[in-house]
Amino acid sequence: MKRRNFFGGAALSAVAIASVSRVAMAALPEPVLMGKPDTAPPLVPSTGRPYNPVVTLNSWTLPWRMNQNVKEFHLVAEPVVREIAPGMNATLWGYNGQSPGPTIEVVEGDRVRIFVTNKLPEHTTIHWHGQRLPNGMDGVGGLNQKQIPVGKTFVYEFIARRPGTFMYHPHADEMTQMAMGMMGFWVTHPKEKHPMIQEVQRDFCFLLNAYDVDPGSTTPMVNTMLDFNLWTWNSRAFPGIDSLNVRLGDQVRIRIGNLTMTNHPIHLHGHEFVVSGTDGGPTPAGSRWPEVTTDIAVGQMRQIDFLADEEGDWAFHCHKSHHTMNPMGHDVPTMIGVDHRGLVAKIQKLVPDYMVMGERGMADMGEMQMPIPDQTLPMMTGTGPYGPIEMGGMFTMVKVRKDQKPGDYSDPGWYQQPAGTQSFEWTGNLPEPARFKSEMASIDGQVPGLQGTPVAAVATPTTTLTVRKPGAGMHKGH
Ligand SMILES: [Cu+2]
Repeated sequence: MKRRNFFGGAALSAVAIASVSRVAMAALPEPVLMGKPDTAPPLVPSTGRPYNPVVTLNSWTLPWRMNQNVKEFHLVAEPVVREIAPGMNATLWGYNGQSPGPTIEVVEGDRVRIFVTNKLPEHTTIHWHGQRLPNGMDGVGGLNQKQIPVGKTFVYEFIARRPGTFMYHPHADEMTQMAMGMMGFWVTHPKEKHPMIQEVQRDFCFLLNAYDVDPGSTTPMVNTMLDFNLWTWNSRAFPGIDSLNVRLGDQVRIRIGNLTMTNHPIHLHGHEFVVSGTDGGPTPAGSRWPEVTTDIAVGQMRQIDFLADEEGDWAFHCHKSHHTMNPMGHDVPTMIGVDHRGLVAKIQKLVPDYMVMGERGMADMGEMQMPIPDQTLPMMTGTGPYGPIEMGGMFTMVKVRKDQKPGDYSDPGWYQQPAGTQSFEWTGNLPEPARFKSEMASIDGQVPGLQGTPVAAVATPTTTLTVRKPGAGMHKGH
């Protein structure tokens, strides 16, 4: 097949399909399927330009074949069963056996040919979010191309023109297909040293996604607009999300794409990072500043870089606290401070499984063994070396170890805090409160005439602030 077949102008997709079905169908790259939700080791390139491959959290990189200097990939859009966390499988749509689909990794300047076979019950397309490409390859069904009918294979072909981090997803019945999990990552490595892309020892990527799966069922509700109940990274919820394991002193990059319907402030403990890239490309050095949280808006990618120079198990999570929980009812009244004594025993005579939620906060939820429906995750879960972690959803850890081998991404287990470096229970006598004297000392000599006056007396406001509320009619006319 000659390249010009693919760039023949208006009849582009028709030509591509005809060519493929008549000539090349028999010679399509064998589709590679993945049966596990594990974090696959980096796929070190055996053909083409070398690069330092990424590791996709609880996912994998799609192998390619080199066909006369074209990297050929084969994506199969199909229904899949995805383990969200041990104990819960969801019926999703995805690519090549999993949701999200495999990461596609190429090098700036590569000519890429992607065969997309549609095994879904409805038509689809793929849009290559963020890429520079011919308009007819942009994948918006009805606008740039005909939809890919059920059972057919279409071809996308373009040159990966700029290095960066991109995403792919359908642009056909988009709300349904993305709510069902159809999405994937794309990384284009620079072809040579790039002034704005630093070399790193560890390079991770994952997508933020969300589902609305009723407790006890397996298929997401696709008409949900905002009220999702499963907040996931690469269609996994904690404790199903693998840790990001690095070696002390590694320069680390994490690429995070948001294909949910809300923003996620992603927060790393123990280190500062810079946002080194967006979907638009690497950020100039002058635009970078240290952060410990970066907000990732809908449809955005943020690439963060940091030096892993503190050993330990560092929490890494979305800072919206309801996104680090698994499904729960939000219509439960707050019961903190309500005394249930005596009530539970009475109710348990009638309903043996009855448990009180939230009388002393919600922490009991991390421990209790309340019966839950099959195919449902506990709301707050995951057990660490010191007990329940009380997290679900968008939570994992960055594990930094000095004895982690270069290139080894395996989980080193829990961190052992050196003696004397961990918070501990105070068991001695409580010392005399030093507060009064020290606070007096800070006042003495500073405020004339106040020596010896208790702080509380100084701080007592003598003026009452009066707020004039707008009365009826005051907001008319603006
Ligand atoms: Cu979030």
